Amino acid sequence: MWWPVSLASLSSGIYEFAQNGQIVPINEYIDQYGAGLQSNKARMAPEEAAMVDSLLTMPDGKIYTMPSISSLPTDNYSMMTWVYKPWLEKLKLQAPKNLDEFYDMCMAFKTRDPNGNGLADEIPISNSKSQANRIVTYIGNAFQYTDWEWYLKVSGGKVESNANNAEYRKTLEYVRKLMVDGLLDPLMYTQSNAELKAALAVDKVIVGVIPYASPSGYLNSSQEPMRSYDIIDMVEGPNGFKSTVKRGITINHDWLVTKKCKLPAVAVRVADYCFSDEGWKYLRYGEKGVDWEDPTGTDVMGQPASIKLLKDVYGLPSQNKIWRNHILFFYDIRYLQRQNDAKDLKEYEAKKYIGSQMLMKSAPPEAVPLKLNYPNLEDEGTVVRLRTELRSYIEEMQALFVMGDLALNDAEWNKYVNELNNRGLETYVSTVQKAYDNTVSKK
Ligand SMILES: [Ca+2]
Repeated sequence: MWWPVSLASLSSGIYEFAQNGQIVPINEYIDQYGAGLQSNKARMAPEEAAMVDSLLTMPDGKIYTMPSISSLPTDNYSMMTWVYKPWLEKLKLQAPKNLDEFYDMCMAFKTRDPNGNGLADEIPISNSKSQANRIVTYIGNAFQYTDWEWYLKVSGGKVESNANNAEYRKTLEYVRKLMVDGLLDPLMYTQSNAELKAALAVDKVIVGVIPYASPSGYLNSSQEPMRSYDIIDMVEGPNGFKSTVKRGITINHDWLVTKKCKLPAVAVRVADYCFSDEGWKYLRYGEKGVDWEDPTGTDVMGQPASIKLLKDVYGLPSQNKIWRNHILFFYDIRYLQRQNDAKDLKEYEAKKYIGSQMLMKSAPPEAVPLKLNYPNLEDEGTVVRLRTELRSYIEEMQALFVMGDLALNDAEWNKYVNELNNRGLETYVSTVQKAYDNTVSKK
């Protein structure tokens, strides 16, 4: 039996199955049949390929899973903030370069009727509950490196919290002002993706700014108005500082073979087919000659294209042919290098590709990557537990401060910082530090 894993894919969880004998090692099958996996690893940077091996290898020296991997720049640099470009043009505004210009742009969206219906119905910035943290991340990066995965930054090799200091308090004050001045949608902290999608499904465009990498969940990416939203750059803070989120490569345990499997070698070959060039194109894009063909031109950046799509692979209804990321995947730059003969700069993935190249320039020299090489599985457990608990507390408090349910005064702020400490912030930071050192030293 071949089993797709969706247990948050922790190494400790996988190893428990292995120790109980419920899953079988697959090293020798990978060695013998893993040509697809190896060919992709060969295209990775050596330190990234080493991370794949190290993450997959369990304390007993064996491998039990096949991974899904993304080294896409659009996943790595994903603090993308979309602005409705026709409003900028109509109001004769440039994309903002600093916090003041960002504020002024939002105020112009609110007060100058950019959708032209005579009503003050514009919502300068909106989002749904699951991405409500992104406006804080976007603004925070004008004060210090700010992320939403770890709430940690690195300076000179030292890991620190970025959610307990003066910079974070200034970030919250700025975002609170956006809320007080009616520039931020108060529904942001309660509405679901579906509710936001419904709110946006009106004749007139009403939202100017969406701080989230993948608004295709709310707006059809192949149609207007999404075609006219553009990614803006990070903005500078009062001291000229500017940063952006850098997540690094993502590697997840994805498929494993249970002890009931009668043909483990065949199971591994099926998995490896997903990684092969042929398998990737077939499972991701469909049939050659019908859904796609070999490229003859360049992508939107003028680089040789990897594929020419004949069919829009987005927004497809449920079907059983193009599997997208429901199979093992190995996303890398190839995914973005689609032939774009018309140099269609409104094409969704083209915009994300170009946006990631722009954001990359603000990336910090050091950041805690999404995937860490833990020195042992106990540390992984500690970090995952504390990260979940602390992130949940930080974001709960974030909402209360931004909504004004808690005042941003010294008393409330100190209570918040003390509570972070009570909840294990110090252990969290020191355990991540160990894993970070272990990861960086293995590069
Ligand atoms: Ca209006």
